[in-house]
Amino acid sequence: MFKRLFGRGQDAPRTEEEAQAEEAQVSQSLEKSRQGIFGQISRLFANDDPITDELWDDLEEALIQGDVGLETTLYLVNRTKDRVNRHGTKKAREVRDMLKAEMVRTFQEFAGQQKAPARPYVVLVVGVNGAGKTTMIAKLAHRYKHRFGKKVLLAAGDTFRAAATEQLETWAERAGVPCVSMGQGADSAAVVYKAIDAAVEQDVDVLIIDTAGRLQAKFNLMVELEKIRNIIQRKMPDAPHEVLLVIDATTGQNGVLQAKAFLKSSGVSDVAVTKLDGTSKGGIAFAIAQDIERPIRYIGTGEKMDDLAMFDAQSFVDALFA
Ligand SMILES: Nc1nc2c(ncn2[C@@H]2O[C@H](COP(=O)(O)OP(=O)(O)O)[C@@H](O)[C@H]2O)c(=O)[nH]1
Ligand SMILES: [Mg+2]
Repeated sequence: MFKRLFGRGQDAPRTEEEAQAEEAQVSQSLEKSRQGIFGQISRLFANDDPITDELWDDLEEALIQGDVGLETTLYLVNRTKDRVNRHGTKKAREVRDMLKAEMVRTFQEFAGQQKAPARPYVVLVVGVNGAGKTTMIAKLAHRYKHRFGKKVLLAAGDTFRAAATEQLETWAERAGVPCVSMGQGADSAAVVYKAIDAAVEQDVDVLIIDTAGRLQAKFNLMVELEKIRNIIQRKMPDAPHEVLLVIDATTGQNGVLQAKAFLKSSGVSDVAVTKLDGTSKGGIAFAIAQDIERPIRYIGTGEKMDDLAMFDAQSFVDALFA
């Protein structure tokens, strides 16, 4: 039985079992967050005490500590207050579920649009160095190939950093998918050009393109990404079908700020949040959704190839408070 449709692009729906397994993964990666700030919030609302200003202040403080970000925190708290007033709620215990409902809604404000299936379905992966792009690509390749039976091709578009192309090639080998690479120092646009030709020629279902992430004046990353995008579009007018911005959850508010720089140059359509397993401040996901204004599509839950889960707002929020 299929639980819900993620029938975008070349994705197939998850089975109930797959969805449950991924929920368990997400839940495990949120262990630190659950033990920390979010457990604390849960305790704030664990009794039948009256709802006081102090309680709201404590909530605000905890959310900010949990990396939800000032703006998103105020937004969440105000919406929860409104809900409490509308319902004439009197007991602290009842606030928790209202807060959770508002949290889920926060994510759903930027629900993705259904994308027409395309072939090859071109995914451009962007983000700062170390965010987890290459690892995410390996996970996606593995998922597309082994779960959905798709024919996958990778493109080593990060030609800037030493060993970046080798790293992708190693992952490609592990995932059992081919990789177009021209080595370090090559023109990344040329790699992309060649990869699209190969994808069409070999009748590939999904082409995933790795890119550089160096944020430094000497190397104008945003110009480079725009160039890559133009090359893709010139060859395939409706591509890239997905521009996935990868954000490291452990980099906090600063990471979100850096990630925002990608919005303009690369036309980001979706977000992947990595390393949630490495932070107790899982609240960063709310800040990401609100600041980037794009749907979170994937969660990286570890360093292995199958440490990947589809993002689901309700199960994410449930896991934070479980
Ligand atoms: N714990 C954890 N580590 C991750 C995750 N995703 C990536 N990493 C690690 O983050 C580091 C940088 O990843 P990489 O894919 O090379 O980043 P890139 O520079 O954006 O391509 C590597 O050591 C990865 O193993 C994740 O979801 N959880
Ligand atoms: Mg990389």
